[in-house]
Amino acid sequence: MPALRFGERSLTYAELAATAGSLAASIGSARRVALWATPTLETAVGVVAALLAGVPVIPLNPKIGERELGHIITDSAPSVVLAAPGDELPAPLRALERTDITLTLTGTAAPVELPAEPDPESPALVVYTSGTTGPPKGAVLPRRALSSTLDALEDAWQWTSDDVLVHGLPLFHVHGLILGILGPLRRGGSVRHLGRFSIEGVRQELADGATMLFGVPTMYHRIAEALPTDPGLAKALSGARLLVSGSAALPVHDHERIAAATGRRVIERYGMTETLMNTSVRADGEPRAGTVGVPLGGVELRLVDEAGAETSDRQEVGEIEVRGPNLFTEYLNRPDATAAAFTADGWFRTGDMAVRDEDGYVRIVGRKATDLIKSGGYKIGAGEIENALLEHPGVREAAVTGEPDDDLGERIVAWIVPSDPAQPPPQADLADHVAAQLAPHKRPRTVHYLSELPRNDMGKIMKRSLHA
Ligand code: MCA
Ligand code: AMP
Repeated sequence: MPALRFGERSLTYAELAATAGSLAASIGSARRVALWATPTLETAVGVVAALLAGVPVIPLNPKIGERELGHIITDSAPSVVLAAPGDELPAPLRALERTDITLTLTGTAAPVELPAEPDPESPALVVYTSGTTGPPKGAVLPRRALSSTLDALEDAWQWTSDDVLVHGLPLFHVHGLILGILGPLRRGGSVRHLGRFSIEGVRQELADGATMLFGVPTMYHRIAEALPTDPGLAKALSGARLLVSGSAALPVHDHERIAAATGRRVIERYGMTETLMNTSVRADGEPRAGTVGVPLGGVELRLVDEAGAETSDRQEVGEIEVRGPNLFTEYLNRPDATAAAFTADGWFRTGDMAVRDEDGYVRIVGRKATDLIKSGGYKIGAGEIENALLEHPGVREAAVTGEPDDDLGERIVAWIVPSDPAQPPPQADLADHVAAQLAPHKRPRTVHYLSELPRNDMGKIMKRSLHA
């Protein structure tokens, strides 16, 4: 059984060891490596090589825009960039030393000697994640966070080497890369990546022996929409051992539609870039729509009120705080943000608001910050989009909000005061501008033009009154 399969190309464990081992030897002296994280076999090999070498790796969205890439490269200062042979890299990356990820697919290459296993506290990955304002912050994830989260999921999901995972998630975030690639590898199992998510791909792989599916709610929503006219899809899903959703809340309606058509219940797990996985519905537990299950092994979870005191009544909404070996160490170069994220006694403030069922199942009911938007499972900060929009010559003032969207969960909405009311910049120009500066998934999907933004006496934009 191959360890990794991307379309027609695959690697056995022996081939992966040889090819990632020799790549590891060639990057061993790098301080940090950037990885051009296309949805390909090369990306999987690149991250395994960096882990073998003990060199922290920064996965990059290959659709990343200019401003965001500039920020990440300046902030993380990698000395090397890993990319597949033919990949064309943007300017800031061309200035770095480049190492091509060349695959040895024969299995005959002699295994190279690997460096000793690094300290569990040493950084494995730096993953950039959006905040409410300013550019994304690099969450430094130590090796023990990866191993502890994946081993807690082994227990919760009864995940074994017999499991064959299918997914089409991007490989520059925790979900697709750590859970979706490193997860199966840590179990000695197998993963088939679809290159990009498609209903056909899911149907085909689950019908052909895959046992698990990982996806964001948008993917399950598209599956729920397709089920009534796709009996093959329903049959394929019925045969899966585990359907797992995460990165945002799975609407109960989609959950129920999938259950009705397939007899299978999607289970939800709750995590965050900074914390990896915190809770999950267990494979041997009761799947309950609208909940993210119970804390994983080793994870402490509490709900606190505004004053930071633990809530005594389960039905009282509180902010989720977590503590455990699954947590990141710091935001790179941001001691201020790191300090603000933790309580004095080491609990991480997630910003997610929740209640608990009688038996401890966690129900997420919202988010503390209205300036964080979850669209298609991507976390997006309103502030970073506003800053990008304000750089557009046609924009005088800008505010960004999220509004409900059946497919994406939330959709990005921009509220613009044009520089010249007679010639407002077209919506497509603004979307292209944000896509080119930040990333395409951060582009506004709706633009409203106003003559002024509603502000309070302090001059602060009153976002809540925008939608009204
Ligand atoms: C569109 N595109 C553009 C523009 N508009 N490119 C340049 N300029 C533009 N103006 C491109 C896009 O890049 C994309 O290319 C294609 O057009 C379609 O884009 P879009 O409409 O945005 O795609 P979509 O259909 O809306 O995507 C839905 C999706 C996606 C597939 C569900 O949102 C997705 O993959 N989400 C996963 C997010 C995720 O993994 N989150 C994990 C982080 P192309 O088609 O070539 O791509 S959360 C996490 O890790 C924590 C720990 C957790 O709990 O999991
Ligand atoms: P990110 O920072 O991109 O890693 O996203 C983390 C955030 O995604 C969390 O703080 C939650 O708000 C949200 N999230 C992840 N999984 C779930 C889930 N199963 N249900 C609801 N929200 C989730």
